[in-house]
Amino acid sequence: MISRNVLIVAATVAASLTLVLGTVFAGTIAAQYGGNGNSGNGNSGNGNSGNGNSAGGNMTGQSNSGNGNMNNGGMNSGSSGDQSTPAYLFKLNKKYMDYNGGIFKVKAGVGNEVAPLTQFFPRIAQINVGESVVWYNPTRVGEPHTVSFVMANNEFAPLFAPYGVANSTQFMTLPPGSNSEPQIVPGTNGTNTIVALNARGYDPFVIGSNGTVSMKAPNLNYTMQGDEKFVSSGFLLPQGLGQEFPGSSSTFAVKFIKAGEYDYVCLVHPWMTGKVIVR
Ligand SMILES: [Cu+2]
Repeated sequence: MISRNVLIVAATVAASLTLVLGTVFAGTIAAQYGGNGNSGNGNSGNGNSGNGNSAGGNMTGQSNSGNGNMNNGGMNSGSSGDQSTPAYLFKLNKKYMDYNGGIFKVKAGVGNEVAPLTQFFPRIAQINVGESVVWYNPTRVGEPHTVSFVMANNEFAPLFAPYGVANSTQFMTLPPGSNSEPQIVPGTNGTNTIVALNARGYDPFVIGSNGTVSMKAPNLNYTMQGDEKFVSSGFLLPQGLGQEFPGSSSTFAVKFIKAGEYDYVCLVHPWMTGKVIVR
């Protein structure tokens, strides 16, 4: 029952294109970090036409740094809906890195209403001790993601989970008459079991090294000690597209003060994984 629920949710939010592109993308990580001096590919193959090739004209308007190379022949800085397609962003990501002044920005999901792409861009962020990574969700639809560091294996937070309630509990639908009802199954010993959204997936949460659980305010700005069991962003939505998810965040910032490798995952799309390397 529970796993079926989770599967339905996963299937609903996931674009099948993701898996295909995800595989392709994984293969480029090595190239991306292998000293990408080569670009200048005149053929973007993504449907852009009449590209005036503006060096440095990146689509988000944010400053670039890191690889110092923006002379890509395929980029079109003119106005075009094509610039949010996964194919375009996939190419863009190979050359584009937003790492300035000790802040490395990572996109949590990209794409548009035609094809949301459930990947982190870039998947690997390498920074120095004392620097920060900031995640944001630039997708053009309200597709939620989380950035969740699950250091202790048993601290994984399922998005939906069963909870016991007294079997006398009455649930009312809000607003009355809406096309919804809570998922309840009979339990034992005078209880029912309700399947509900897990707040530790939905909201920013930290479980410290001693097991202390603390819920945080949205748009968490956190300093990673390195010995936490669980650190999670909560739902990250694109700026202005979070109405369906009250209390959600649009950014998640983490300052790393200890060298090491920090793996993270999206609780909504468990195949979305990323890594922060701190040196
Ligand atoms: Cu996700």
